[in-house]
Formats: sequence, structure tokens, C-alpha cells
Amino acid sequence: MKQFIVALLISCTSLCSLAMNHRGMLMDEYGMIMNANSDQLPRDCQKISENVDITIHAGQQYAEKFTGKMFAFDNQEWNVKPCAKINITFINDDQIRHQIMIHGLPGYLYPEGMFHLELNGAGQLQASLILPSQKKTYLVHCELPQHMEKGMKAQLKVDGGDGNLPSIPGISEPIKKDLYKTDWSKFAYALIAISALFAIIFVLVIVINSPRISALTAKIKEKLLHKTKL
Ligand SMILES: [Cu+2]
Repeated sequence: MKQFIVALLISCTSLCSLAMNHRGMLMDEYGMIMNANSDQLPRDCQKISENVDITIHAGQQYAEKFTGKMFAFDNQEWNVKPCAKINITFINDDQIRHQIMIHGLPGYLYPEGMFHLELNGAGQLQASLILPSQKKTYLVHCELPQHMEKGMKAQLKVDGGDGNLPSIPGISEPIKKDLYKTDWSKFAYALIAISALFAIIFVLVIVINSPRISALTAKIKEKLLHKTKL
């Protein structure tokens, strides 16, 4: 019986080890939480100033309102007080991998100065972090190749922040603007000329056939005939 219990415990341990969970890190086939912190105060905070629940959606649908962008979060900016505790619910609405990475956090609490949530496809994750008191703007983004450049970039401001980061969709201008050049070839000019011609013909046909214009032209004709008879 003892041997059976030991074997059961060993198999359970090996199964559980498929999902790593240590020092604020959780990783399995579903996604990853790294450097979550729900109770350790930053050195410059005496207590938590406020508890803020933030839900962040990620997906291609949120990029539709931004020209030239492909991925985005549903919001591009969040404002919190110094020493706030943020409880993040991260929802990925896409069937592809997305992340939320917050950079610039104190390294003694958050290794590499980073807080990280990741979902390998559609799903939901929850984790908390506590921010220092410093007036600062933190970068929030998805680090997968081209996801930030294609719109998945936002900012988290503490105490109003210390300015806007560049290239935040709908908030700040990019350092390097995307160029959408028009191909002004001979074919394009010909197409515009033909379209303009058709538009003029269309307007003329409508004007000539309208009852008011017909009545007016009939009157003019009548007057002209009358003049010639005189
Ligand atoms: Cu992404």
C-alpha cells in the first residue's frame, strides 16, 4: 500500500512540474505569468495607495481604428496613483500569441525590471503588481516580432507620468512615420481622367433630364422662336 502511495505521489509531482510555478513565475502550455507581485511593497512606499482593477484586451480588432496598424490593446493609456496596486486581467481575443510586458520597474522587486503576462492564444490571465511612488511613464507592449511596431504599444502613467512615449497609437507621433506613397503612373492618371469624364457625363444627363431644367429650356426655345418670328 505504501509503495502505491509513493508511486502516486511521484506521478502527481511529475505531472504538476509540467506547469512551473516559482517566485512569481507560472508557465504552462496555456501561457505565462512572470514577476507577479501582490504583497511586496516597493522601498519608497509605506502602504498601497489604491487598488486598481484593469482589464486589458489584446487583438487585431482593436487596431482597426489606427491606420496602418495590425495589432493593438483596447486601451493605450492607464493612469494610477503612486504606490498603486494594479490587478490586471489580460484577455487575448486573437487565436495567436500576445503579451503584456511592463518595463522599467525596480529590479530588486521585478527581475530584469519587468512584469510579463503571455497567452499563447485566446484566453485570460490575472496577476497583480505594485508600482513605486516615482512620477513615471512605463512602457507597456507585446514583444513578439513586429507586434509593437504594428500597434501593440501603450503606456502606464504613475502620478501623471513623465511625458508620452513615442508611437503610442492615437496618443503620440511616431519617431519614424510610415509612408503610404501613391503610385502616380500613367495608368493612374488615365484612370482618374476617365473617371472624371464619366462623372461629368453622369451629372449632365441628370441635369438635362430634370423637370425644372426641361421646363426652362422649353421656355428659352419658345422665346427664341418668338423673337425670330418677329
Ligand atoms: Cu502580440
